[in-house]
Amino acid sequence: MSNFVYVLNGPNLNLLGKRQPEIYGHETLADVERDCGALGDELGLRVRFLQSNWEGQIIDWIHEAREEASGIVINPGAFTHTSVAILDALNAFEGTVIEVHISNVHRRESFRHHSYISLRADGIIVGCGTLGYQLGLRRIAAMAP
Ligand code: DHK
Repeated sequence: MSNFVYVLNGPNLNLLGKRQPEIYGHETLADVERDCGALGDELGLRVRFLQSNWEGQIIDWIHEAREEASGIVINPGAFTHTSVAILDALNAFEGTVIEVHISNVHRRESFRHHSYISLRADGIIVGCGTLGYQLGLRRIAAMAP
């Protein structure tokens, strides 16, 4: 079993720390990447941390992960609520999938309450801030045989 984990981020998460900090906090995506890398070293996971504003790019990375990785931590941003295509890609991935949302989407607008990704996710971490990514990595490490 590979110790490779993909951490995938969807649209607008490149602006983390700058956009709506009252909702998403002050940490930048570079901070999150650094923390995931450090935790990966501790847990014996190789972390590939990626972000794109393009749906097709995220799908291509999930296809790549299919060949290489045992787990995916994914925050698909707004694609969570719209993308059957990302759901289909994740359905073709055999490892563990953890869905992460920085904010508590259930306390926000009703269109954020539905997630296509949750139909596939093995675990869902919502409203724990950027710590959610680390919780996702810990869960994947704990599930490794
Ligand atoms: C991030 C986004 O960009 C939103 O579109 C989602 C999610 C929530 C988050 O909380 O991380 O609705």
